[in-house]
Amino acid sequence: MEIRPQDGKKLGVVVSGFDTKTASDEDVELIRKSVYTDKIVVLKNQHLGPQEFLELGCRFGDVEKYYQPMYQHPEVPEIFVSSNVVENNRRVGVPQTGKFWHSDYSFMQLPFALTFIYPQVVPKKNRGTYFIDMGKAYGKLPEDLKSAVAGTRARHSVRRYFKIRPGDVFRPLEEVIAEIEKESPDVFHPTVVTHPVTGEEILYISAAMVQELLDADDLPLDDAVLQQLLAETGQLDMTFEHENIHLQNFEEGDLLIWDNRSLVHRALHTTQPEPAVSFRVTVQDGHRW
Ligand code: 7UC
Ligand code: FE
Repeated sequence: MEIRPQDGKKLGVVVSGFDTKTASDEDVELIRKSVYTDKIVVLKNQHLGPQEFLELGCRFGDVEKYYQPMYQHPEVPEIFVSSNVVENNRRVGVPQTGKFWHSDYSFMQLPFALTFIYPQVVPKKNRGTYFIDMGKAYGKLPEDLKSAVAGTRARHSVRRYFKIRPGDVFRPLEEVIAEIEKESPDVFHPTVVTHPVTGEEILYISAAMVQELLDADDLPLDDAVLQQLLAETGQLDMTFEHENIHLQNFEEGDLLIWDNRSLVHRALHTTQPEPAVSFRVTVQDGHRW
């Protein structure tokens, strides 16, 4: 097994020669360490079936399945399927997932520690995912913004990006919204979290999920503060040229693991009429902030 930095990239390492069937526990620990320090690990030349992909995830912690069945793989429900493929009028998974800046499950009490993405059908155009390291981005904030958010909390909600399910057709929107509020009520996370493994301070906010910031007395901060934080960190740059933004491309056989506490990401979906399928496994690592 060899671990080396990604050529010409601000983030991430590339691992060659890793095979989950023969890898030692020490190999797995080396990779885990690297996920925390380098934030993105790309395992090259992976050839795994759905069950084997799940088993790889299990070596890193407790796999947690996505709460909505619509996203689950029909044989391995722990796998979240992002797919634009329709065969014989049957769809597996959900198209156009994660096309907005977010951290996986930030709208839940215990967001995932690690995300594993294993592209299955890679389109020729617009393949990849944008990332921003929100630990680094926090470090670069002007001091006045850092003090403006000290001791504050952020309210996270899935509402803006909850996808209407096939069974929701003809339901009153108000009723669907009430169901979302009941099933996945808003949660609060510190605006700046301390990474439980690395000790790094991370600005844990995303453009998609954070609705507002609240001070220590639960009073809302001026929305301009949130907007300024999102702008400073690069999350409002629709040209994606902000210096904080890293584009992670992938080729067939790549399997990405990332530190979901440190990074926000945004999927880049193909707009061509090309098939694109990606599997995801998400893991808890036993730590919390
Ligand atoms: O369809 C989607 O983009 C799913 C999104 C709302 N949540 C993914 C996650 O893991 O947080
Ligand atoms: Fe995501």
